[in-house]
Amino acid sequence: MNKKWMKPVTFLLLAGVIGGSGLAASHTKIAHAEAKIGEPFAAAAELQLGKNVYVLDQKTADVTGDQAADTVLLVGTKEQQDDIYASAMKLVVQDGKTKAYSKTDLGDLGGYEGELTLVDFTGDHVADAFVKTATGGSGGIYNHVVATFAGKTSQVLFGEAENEGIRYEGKFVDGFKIEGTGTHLDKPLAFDVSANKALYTAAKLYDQAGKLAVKADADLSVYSYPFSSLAPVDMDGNGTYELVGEQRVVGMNNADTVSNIHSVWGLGSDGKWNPWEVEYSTFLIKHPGEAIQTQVGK
Ligand SMILES: [Ca+2]
Ligand SMILES: [Ca+2]
Repeated sequence: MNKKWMKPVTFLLLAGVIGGSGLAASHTKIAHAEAKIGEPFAAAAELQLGKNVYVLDQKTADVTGDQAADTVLLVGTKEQQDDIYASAMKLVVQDGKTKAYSKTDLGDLGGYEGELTLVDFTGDHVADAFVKTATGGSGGIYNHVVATFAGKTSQVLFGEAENEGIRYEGKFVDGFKIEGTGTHLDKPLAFDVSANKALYTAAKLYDQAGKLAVKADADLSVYSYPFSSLAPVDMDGNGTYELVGEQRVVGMNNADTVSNIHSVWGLGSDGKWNPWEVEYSTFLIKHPGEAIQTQVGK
């Protein structure tokens, strides 16, 4: 038996502890015609979702654990039907047996290209929901949520905090180097950025010898962005999905990628996402790209 599997009873207890904030479930039993992606969500009024709520994506799987297939909808608020940005996204489950709706509040989740995937992350063989949506910002960041409906109430298992992945904070130091630390890592992490020598000397961050050339109060901070991609992958082939993600670490400005962090996350029996693997990249050759032109922002 796989140790990561949790018995349903254990899972219910666990779900009570790890529930995210801003989460609420409510129910209604009014039947509606089948929802279509891109169309207004017919049960929006009954669920008190407000106006201009549209179906962004829809999938079918048993998510409640009673062996009957349920319909899961990702819905969001749009000013116009053909808008590509949706705010106040929510997950709505229509129970396959009772046809009753329940909604899961995802905080203030909004974005472009909202997409829903149903796979099991918890190890109970009941599908959970994975949502991804592009923030549309210059950082190339995506928001991601994992929610489960197998308990009495739905629970967000992966939210804004988890979407930070490995949170790295560091700074430029002498020698075309960055020194800092990252969450989930048990030792400091330094990056060699000598591949950026031409860029950094042109930007007067360093002198030719690699000594910092900026004023004492200059912003030398370097940090990671939340995931620019995250995808469910069953890494060990046991039917329970892990999350595989990519993050950028940015230096001088948001176009200055100094490293990419690749990580694999599994949901532990303690309800926490644990990194199974973390890798980072070092550039050996680096085109300055947009970074040389971008002097503000990050
Ligand atoms: Ca599950
Ligand atoms: Ca697995």
